[in-house]
Amino acid sequence: MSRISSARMKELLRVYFVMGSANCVKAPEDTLQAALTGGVTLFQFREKGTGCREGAERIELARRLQKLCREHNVPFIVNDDVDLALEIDADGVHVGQDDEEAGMVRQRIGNRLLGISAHTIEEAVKAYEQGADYIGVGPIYPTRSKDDAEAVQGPGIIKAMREANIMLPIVGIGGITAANSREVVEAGADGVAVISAISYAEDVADSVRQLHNFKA
Ligand code: TZP
Ligand code: MG
Repeated sequence: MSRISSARMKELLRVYFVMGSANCVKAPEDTLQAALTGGVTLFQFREKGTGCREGAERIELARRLQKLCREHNVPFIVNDDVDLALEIDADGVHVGQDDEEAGMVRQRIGNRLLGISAHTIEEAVKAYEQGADYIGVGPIYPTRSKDDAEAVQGPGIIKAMREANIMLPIVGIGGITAANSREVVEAGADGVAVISAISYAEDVADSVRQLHNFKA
């Protein structure tokens, strides 16, 4: 398999669900199943925070969630952990600026999907050079889902990246809901990455459907 095309990557970013067991009210499997039914286009396994699974339990959970994604033809991305991604043959990896050096990650994962978090135009340019298939930009709005999040930037950072000719697929993240997703996309993002507006929704599938509404 060759590297993903930019056009296909942009489609996959449309409603990107990011989740670990710490983000779920019900069993993570049930939450993901409902989100897949609602139509998420990409999934990231982000097993972090209080009470998160470790060791064999973590790997088993990853495999169960990966199986659900496969049944819905939705690519399965692993946050931070290249070893886990390779062990379970995940579809890709997402790394932040403080994780394993992204150029090295690209070498290790071959043509699998590579997402890199970028907070500035400089980081976006570097992510391109390191071989990113997409960049995650945020937090766009205040979030309670990431303790060490950088400063809130608003959709303006995405607009600034597009004005600086950053052509990479971009997904906005941080505090995004159905009520504000349109402005993120209007700023130049190809989609929205969401934890709590999906995982804590009373009706998970419906929350995903509503998040799709940023485009007519
Ligand atoms: N990176 C930047 S903000 C964030 C991550 C992982 C958390 C997003 O979660 P939520 O609940 O959608 O604000
Ligand atoms: Mg990270």
